[in-house]
Amino acid sequence: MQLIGMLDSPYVRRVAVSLRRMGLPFEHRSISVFRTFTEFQAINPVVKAPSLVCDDGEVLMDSTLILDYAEALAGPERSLMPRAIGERQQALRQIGLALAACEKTVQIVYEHELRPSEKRHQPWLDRVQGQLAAAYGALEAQLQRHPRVAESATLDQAGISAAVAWSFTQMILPGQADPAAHPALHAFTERAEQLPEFLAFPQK
Ligand SMILES: N[C@@H](CCC(=O)N[C@@H](CS)C(=O)NCC(=O)O)C(=O)O
Repeated sequence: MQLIGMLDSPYVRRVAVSLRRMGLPFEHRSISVFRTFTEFQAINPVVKAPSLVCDDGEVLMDSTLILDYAEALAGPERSLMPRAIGERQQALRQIGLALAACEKTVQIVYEHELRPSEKRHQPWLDRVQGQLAAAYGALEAQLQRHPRVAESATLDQAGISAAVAWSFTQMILPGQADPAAHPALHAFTERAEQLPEFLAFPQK
């Protein structure tokens, strides 16, 4: 399998860390949807990162769908999702919040970097920034309610997605989400970033 996309994309990174954690062998190819558009287009004409080229040549896209495929490949013993319904519900909520935070961060970045400044629409930016703050506020509240420590043995999809999202926002929009206001999420991420699965796929 080949995972296509840059590790500065949180979607690519959550897949890379998850595949490593599940013990699924893959080759990572750092191809950019912007700087190497044509090369990416030759692999996936839709130009979405991450893309996964499966062993039979089929190309999948969207991190959650790629992870669904990976879960099926890995089987229940190596699954990163809890089976019990209550824990599953909480994991899905945490992943949803993390993905919303990634999406809102990306929207802010695209608004600043891709849209000409004279066309920037402040009410839209305000709305997206509010949504980003809400997502991280809820993620912090969840981690406060259910404290967790990042360890390889218990690292699951919810933990990977939350840590990848927080690191991404801190890297690309410094000052946008205050670590002091999110102590549980920040501490969890700091520790996760020291795990071999994360160190193997640095976002920078
Ligand atoms: N929901 C998708 C989001 C993926 C996404 O938006 N990736 C960005 C890179 S961070 C991308 O492909 N951008 C190029 C584009 O959308 O044209 C996922 O989970 O994979």
